[in-house]
Amino acid sequence: MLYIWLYPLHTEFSFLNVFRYLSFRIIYAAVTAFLIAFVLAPWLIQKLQELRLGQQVRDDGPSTHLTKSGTPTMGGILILFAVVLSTLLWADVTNRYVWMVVVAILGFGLVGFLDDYLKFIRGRSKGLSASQKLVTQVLIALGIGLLLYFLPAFSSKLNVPFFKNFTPDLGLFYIPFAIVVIVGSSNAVNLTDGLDGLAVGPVMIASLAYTIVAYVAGHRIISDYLLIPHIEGAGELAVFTAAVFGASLGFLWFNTYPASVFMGDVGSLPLGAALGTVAVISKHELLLLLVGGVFVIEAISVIFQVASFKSRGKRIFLMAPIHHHFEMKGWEEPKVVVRLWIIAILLALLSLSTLKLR
Ligand code: 57M
Repeated sequence: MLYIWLYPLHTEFSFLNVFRYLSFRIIYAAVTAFLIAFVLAPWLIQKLQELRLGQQVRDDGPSTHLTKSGTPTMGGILILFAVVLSTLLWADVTNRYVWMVVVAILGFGLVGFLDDYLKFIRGRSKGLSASQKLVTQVLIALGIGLLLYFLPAFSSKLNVPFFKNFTPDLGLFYIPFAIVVIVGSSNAVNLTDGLDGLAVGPVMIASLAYTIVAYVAGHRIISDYLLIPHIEGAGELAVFTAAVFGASLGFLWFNTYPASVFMGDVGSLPLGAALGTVAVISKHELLLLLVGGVFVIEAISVIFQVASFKSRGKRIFLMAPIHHHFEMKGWEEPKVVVRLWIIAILLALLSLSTLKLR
């Protein structure tokens, strides 16, 4: 909104001309979101404690987790508030992609909130059933996929990292493909959110990587130079991803070991969906497998563990997701978290290199 309200005044006050620069708005979207999360978190943590919204910790997990019982959860509400407010302040609110990602993050946030609400407020320990969660996620992702597919400028061609001339056209199949990307990333982040800072760290790293990807995709000259699809208006998505980065950084201050607050499904589900939606709109869907490699590793560890246990009656890992496997091997929690952050950073750097290696 600041862009719409203040930039036109630059003829009177020349310094307001700065609002026309996307790079300026990206940086201050991140700073604003950080400050909102950082300043409001103590108040929210106190409120969650007063409302007794403490995490019930399962007793079949690593014993080190039992001390976490009662830690306030649903802190993701603050992340969503910081992201949406900062985006609406700093992005061009006439940009349709901005509204698509805001609807996506709020829609999945509502699914997560309902799950947490049933679990922690209504005392229904399982929350929403897996099928209820999946159906609502698919419906929201379907809405996004249809909106995108029927946009005149949208292409259903798939952009494959490293191969500039191999762009298979998925046609109508792009819609179910987009659903898999968005719902898959949402649930992968949810599975990853099992140690202090373990989900929010890679979300920060991935949102920073997609800030660069969206900026480049929306820049006609740079996208042409790199031979990547130019998506007119995609640059405004970088304001959104920068807000996700800033809000996650602010939340990390309180979620780092030993965590004072957990984000809850109300945080993990929308954050994953936001990354998936940005990946689809910016036409860097497969790149998310690399940028979000830690989430992929975590999800695959569960799939393999469950498949092995069901087919052979044996586990591959001491416990899935894989972060618990390392805990069971004796790694301290901060060691598991920071080492997975290191892998996330390396994967993000490799991902960005694919923009040039084509
Ligand atoms: C999401 N939730 C955490 C917190 C967070 C199929 C199976 C793999 C499902 C999986 C599962 O239940 N996943 C749900 C992970 C939970 O965190 C809460 O959930 C929110 C995210 N959705 O915001 O509110 C626990 O994680 C810990 N935590 C932290 N710090 C954080 O910042 O320490 C979370 C955030 C919290 C806290 O202890 O209570 C979770 O782990 O449930 N199941 C599992 O992950 C379980 N694995 C398992 O059963 N493996 C089996 C089979 C099914 C694969 C096996 O290996 O044989 C593990 N999780 C738990 N106990 N809690 C192990 C057993």
